[in-house]
Amino acid sequence: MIAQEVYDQYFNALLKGDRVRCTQMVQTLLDQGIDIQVLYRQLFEKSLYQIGEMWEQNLISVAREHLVTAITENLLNLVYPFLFSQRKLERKVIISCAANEHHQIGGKMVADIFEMNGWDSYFLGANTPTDQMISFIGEIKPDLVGLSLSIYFNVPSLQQGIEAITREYPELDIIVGGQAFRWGEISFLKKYSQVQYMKSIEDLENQLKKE
Ligand code: B12
Repeated sequence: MIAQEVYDQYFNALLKGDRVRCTQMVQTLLDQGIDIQVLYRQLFEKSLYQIGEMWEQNLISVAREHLVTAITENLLNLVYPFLFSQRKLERKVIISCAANEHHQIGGKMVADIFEMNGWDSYFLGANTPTDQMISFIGEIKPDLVGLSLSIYFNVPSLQQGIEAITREYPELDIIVGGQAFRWGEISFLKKYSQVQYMKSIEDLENQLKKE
C-alpha cells in the first residue's frame, strides 16, 4: 500500500517534471521491497490516470502529458533488476498492443508480471502491424499471446489481430485486457473460443501463481 502522502509527493514531482526526485522515490520504494504490482497500480497507473483526467479537462498541456509519460517509461526501467524469478517455467508469452493502439505502458507492465512469474516475455510495444505480429509468433512459438487495448475505437484492429492469429495458429491461447474494456463492452469476445478477457494484473498474477 502506498501512503497518500507518498503518492502526493510523487505526483507533484512528476507534474513538475522532476525526474530526479521521482527516480529517488521509486528507488526507495523498490529498496524497501514494495510489491511490484502495488507500485504499478498505486503509483504509476494512478498518476497516469490522474494526468489523463487533467489533460481531458484542459488543466495541463499535451506537452506536459508527454513529459509525464516519458518520465514514467524511464521509471519502469528501475524495476528491471527486480523482475527475474527463481522459478523458471520454460513458457513463453508475446505481449503486444493491437495495430493503431499507441498506449503501451499497461502492456509493458503485463509483460513484467509474466517475467516475475517465471515466463519469458517478449514485449512488442505499441501499434504492432498484424502481419509482423503473425511472423513473430511463427519465430518465437509462444505458449500464449497477450493483447492490450486502451481505446475502444480500436476494437476492429484488435479483432483483426485476433482473427489473424486464430487463422494461422488455431491452437494458440490469447488473453486480452486494458482500459478500453472499462468503457466498452466485451461480449464480442465470446465468439473467440481461445480468447480470455482478463480484468487486471492482479487477476493475471493470481492465475499465474496457480500454475
Ligand atoms: C500517456 C497517454 C497517451 C500517450 C501514450 C504513450 C505511451 N507511450 O503509451 C499518447 C500521447 C500516444 C496518447 C494518445 C492518445 N490518447 Co491517450 N492517454 C494517455 C494516458 C494519460 C496514460 C496512459 C497510460 O499509460 N495509463 C497507465 C496504464 C498503466 O494503464 P492501462 O493502460 O489501463 O494498463 C493497466 C490495465 O488496463 C491493465 N492492462 C493493460 N493492458 C492489458 C492487457 C492484458 C492482457 C491484461 C491482463 C491487463 C492489461 O494493466 C495495466 C496495469 O494495471 C491516458 C489516461 C489513462 N486513463 O490511462 C490517456 C487516454 C488513454 N488517452 C486517451 C485518448 C483519447 C487518446 C487519443 C485519442 C488522443 C488524440 N486525440 O490523439 C490518442 C490515441 C492514440 C492511439 N491511436 O492509440 C483517452 C481515452 C478515452 C477513451 N474513452 O477511449 C485517455 C483515457 C485520456 C482521457 N482521459 O481522455 N495517449
